[in-house]
Amino acid sequence: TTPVPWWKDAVVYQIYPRSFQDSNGDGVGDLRGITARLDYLARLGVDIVWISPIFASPNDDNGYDISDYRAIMPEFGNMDDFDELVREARSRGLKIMLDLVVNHTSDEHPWFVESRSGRNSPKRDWYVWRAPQGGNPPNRWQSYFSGSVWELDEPSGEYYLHLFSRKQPDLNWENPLVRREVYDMMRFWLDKGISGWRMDTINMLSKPQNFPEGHPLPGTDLTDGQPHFLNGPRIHEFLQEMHREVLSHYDVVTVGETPGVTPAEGALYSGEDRNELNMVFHFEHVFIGDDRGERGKWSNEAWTLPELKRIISRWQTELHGRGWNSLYWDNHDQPRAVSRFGHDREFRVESAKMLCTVLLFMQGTPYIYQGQELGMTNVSFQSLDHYRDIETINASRVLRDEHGWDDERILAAVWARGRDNARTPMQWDDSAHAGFTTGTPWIGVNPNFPDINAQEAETDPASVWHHYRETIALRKSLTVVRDGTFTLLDENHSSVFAYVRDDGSTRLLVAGNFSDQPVHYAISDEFIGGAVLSNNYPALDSTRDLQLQPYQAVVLKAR
Ligand code: TEU
Ligand code: CA
Repeated sequence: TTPVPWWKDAVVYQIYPRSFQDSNGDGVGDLRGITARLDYLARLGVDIVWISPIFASPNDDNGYDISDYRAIMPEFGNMDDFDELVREARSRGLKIMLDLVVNHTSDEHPWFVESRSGRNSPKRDWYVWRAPQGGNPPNRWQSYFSGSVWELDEPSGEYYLHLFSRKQPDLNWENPLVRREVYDMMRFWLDKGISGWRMDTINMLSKPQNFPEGHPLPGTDLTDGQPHFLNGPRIHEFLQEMHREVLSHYDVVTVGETPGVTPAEGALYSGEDRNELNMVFHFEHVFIGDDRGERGKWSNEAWTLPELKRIISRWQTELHGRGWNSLYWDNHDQPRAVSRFGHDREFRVESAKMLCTVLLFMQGTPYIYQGQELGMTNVSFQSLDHYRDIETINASRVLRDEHGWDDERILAAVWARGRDNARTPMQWDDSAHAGFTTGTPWIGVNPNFPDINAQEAETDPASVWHHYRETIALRKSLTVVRDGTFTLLDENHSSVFAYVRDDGSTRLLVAGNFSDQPVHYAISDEFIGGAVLSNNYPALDSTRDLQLQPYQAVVLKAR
């Protein structure tokens, strides 16, 4: 049999560099700040550090709008700082994964400046330009950041495409010169010693060239009917070319960010014999219920545990042996899972640990987002002026001006689902600004930092942090977690998420109580009296059916 690739045993930690650690007092996180915190990551036991974009950018979308793919963003430092980060990471056994954002660039990238200079510009065809249709944009597609995806360039009278902000023009992947330049850039960073690429919106690269009607529902990865720019006609051709030209020549792990994929499509992107990517992020669990909302995620429709379990179980079973899952609750685009799926008041610690257990014993590569290991929570800034995220700023204006929402209703939606929930500074200790900066932070620090911070967490053996450290180590010691099958139990149980992992010699029962009430949960005889491998409460009587306390999560090994 072929050897197991190293990334199937790995755990990834995601850093949002702007909010991780500031080292020079300008209130913005930077590369030297990350280097200063590598020992902390090594103690946690993670293997790969995914750093959100660090390249030159005007920061319209905090680095997801790149103006020079081969330069470090000045606020983050310089190339020497990057080279030192790679060296220091390697000396601790940590691998670096960078963020590949090539569906679009910044409108300040020289390529776009040249492309926009005139219809006959040699770079015109590096982006997507279309003539008006009867004085209107070419179609009704809506941007993820509100408004049309088409921006009129007055001098040339043509529109350019931007699925995201108008400062993020889409590259034209139909143009082989664009693809070749992207592949060269990927090699440049791989040759500098990185070991992974997270690929931003990678299933949006191929658009049907007739740009048919149909558009995403803002804030979700769902579209009205045909998802036209998601999983487009040439997407697998492009990714197989990228694999042939670049990825197959390096020992590199890849994860595609693919809104709007089903498990079947996930297998097409991540199947080993597909020669495309190693795994993808889907969004069906984090956008649960949003297709029922008039305003996408801002409607914040209720979710049920049975629905969440069905989504997660489908991905586990349909990719088993056909592809590979990423496992995540949190990232820089989502509210904090302990607030959305856990209970961030009296059961914050228990529910954060429960979410850890339920996630890390599934099959796939786990991604832990900065602060998730501390049980960091959502934030409720008291005014929209305190928010920085372009998605929130644009959506607030549309909700107010086009849908008549008042500030109170808008704030409630932003508190629940805004991306800045995940972008408040990492909470290191109880000193000013949580130890994130000695200056004025670019965004407010969550006021609960005196109680929730890394220094406190590492000294408290009962902290969320130690539960993550122990669970990471435990999952690595059990090959059944990497290789075993996944079987969901009691799909319709309204408060317990329970599943069995089985590799033919070891069987594990994982059970998490997603409620603030004690629950009696019947288990099969094979687990009665089985070893308790993990428990987020001090005790468990496993000699009988389980009495799960609020947000209790346990792992039992069959006798
Ligand atoms: O996100 C892609 C994406 O689908 C986002 O629209 C996200 O799902 C949505 O904002 C949640 O409401 C990637 C990056 O992760 C995100 O930070 C960038 O803003 C976006 O692409 C554009 O590069
Ligand atoms: Ca700084």
